[in-house]
Amino acid sequence: MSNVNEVKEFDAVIIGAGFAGIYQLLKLRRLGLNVIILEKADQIGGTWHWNRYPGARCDIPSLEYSYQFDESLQQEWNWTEKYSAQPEILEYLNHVADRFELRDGIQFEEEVQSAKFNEDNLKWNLSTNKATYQTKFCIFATGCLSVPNKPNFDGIENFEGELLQTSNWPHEEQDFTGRKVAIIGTGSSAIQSIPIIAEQAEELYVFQRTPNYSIPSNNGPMDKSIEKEIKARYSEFRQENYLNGFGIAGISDESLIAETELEEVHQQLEENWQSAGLGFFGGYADIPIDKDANEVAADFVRNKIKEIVKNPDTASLLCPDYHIGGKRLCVDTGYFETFNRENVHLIDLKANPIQTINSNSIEAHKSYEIDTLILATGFDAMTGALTNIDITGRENIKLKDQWEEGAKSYLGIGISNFPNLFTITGPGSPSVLSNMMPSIEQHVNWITDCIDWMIQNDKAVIESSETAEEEWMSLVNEIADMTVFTDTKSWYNGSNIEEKAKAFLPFIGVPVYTEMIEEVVNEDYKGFIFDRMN
Ligand code: N01
Repeated sequence: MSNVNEVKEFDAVIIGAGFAGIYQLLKLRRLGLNVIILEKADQIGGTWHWNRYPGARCDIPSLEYSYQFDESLQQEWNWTEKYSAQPEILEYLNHVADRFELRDGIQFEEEVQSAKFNEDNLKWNLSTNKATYQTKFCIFATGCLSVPNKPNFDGIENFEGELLQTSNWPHEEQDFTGRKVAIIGTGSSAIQSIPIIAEQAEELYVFQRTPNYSIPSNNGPMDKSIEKEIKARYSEFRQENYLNGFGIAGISDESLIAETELEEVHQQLEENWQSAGLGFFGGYADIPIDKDANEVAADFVRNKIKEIVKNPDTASLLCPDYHIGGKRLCVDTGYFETFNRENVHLIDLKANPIQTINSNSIEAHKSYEIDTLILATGFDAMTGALTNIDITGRENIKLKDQWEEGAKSYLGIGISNFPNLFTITGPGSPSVLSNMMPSIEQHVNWITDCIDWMIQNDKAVIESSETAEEEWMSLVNEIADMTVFTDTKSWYNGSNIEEKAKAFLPFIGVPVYTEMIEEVVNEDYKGFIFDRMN
């Protein structure tokens, strides 16, 4: 029988068994380290475990939204669709865990509650709901969109119907047949689920605070000729993608709307609307940076919405008035078309805010009787998973306090005052403004090489210098200020959560980022301090 007071000792503890944690486990094991993953859920998957709402699927083609670290894996795995659905993505991750014999390195249903750096023995002490751990390295693979935002709607505790949240969806299949359903929120999760729920529900009330731009996915069965072509040169294809602005194939055309005849622009935008999905945003190089060019693309999409949605008042409410891409662009299957159904009703929350929620209704400008309420209200993005754990670094500094005015990190990997703590796709890295999969692999490879280098060079402790961190975040903001991302309220800058510091966190530009993190390594980890003397 194990002793409950026993402190379990590891070289490295990884928090989270999603795509990042699983690969990090493999890499550190290959380095010969004694490693464990602590995972809150009862199975692997991270984002893809929790977000199992109807219609959940990736919106980056699966041939890219997949691991590249093992040639046989990427050759042998066959995706059934262009954009795979959540169950298939989870099946893939389970396959990887089995193929590389990783399951015995994961402790399930263990939620990390605190992590404290001990300056005497230079180790981290972690407490979970079940046990305590001591480790030299602490790696947070906790994801960028993993802590649900649950707004405190007046009276929600009185609701007696079925209350669901897209980001924590039940495992059992939900049948909405004959039900009156309300959904609050119109971000990517809602945009994917609404068309499917609308087909079943008797009535569907969509409560929208801000409309979103969405591009048709044109999803379908995997095109075998494209698959063959990519697989014939898979590693080359992956390397090329690191040279594209958002790390995604075909998303960075160099032509400018500003220098192109409007008729030609419209023809090209039409082609991109039909086939590019998220790539619509990078279809011209000036859409992300030039407000006038952005307006041409935005207006194109608004016109599409007005063409698709038959009721002009509904169409008008569905048209966003901010820069396209300012909020995360969505990709859909039949979203706008759904508003032509008689059982689907759009409620504008700006004009008609929710007053209260009763046992069986939502009260706004009128009463909406409902059986089911779905919250599709997003996440405490990019920092929530870290600030929700009690993390204490040197001199008893709490991460939550250090980040009170806004998160700061060096490269999105290291944080000053928090030695030997690494974040995978942390704030200050391309993360959510890139294809998460190659960005995860890039960070895991970087962190593994860094730990290996420390072992080879007899270094015990690494931490970011405050100067490097300050300069890095200034650069993140300087780049962002050159784009359309900063003047729209979005979860990229914390505006979706009232009490959160407003700071723009993703690094924009995968190729520049890649060059810079490689340069840091080539210059013996410049900006980091090793074995700091107090
Ligand atoms: O969350 P969101 P999400 N009262 O934050 C509204 C990724 N993802 O889960 O815009 C009323 O986008 C809020 O309104 P507003 C993707 O990166 C990817 O949909 O703040 N409404 C908004 O409409 C995505 O961007 C996929 O005014 C409130 C909605 O809730 C990210 O996850 C699929 C409210 C939240 O939208 C998050 O998407 C799904 C309130 N108090 C998600 N609070 C793929 O395709 C919030 N809202 C891979």
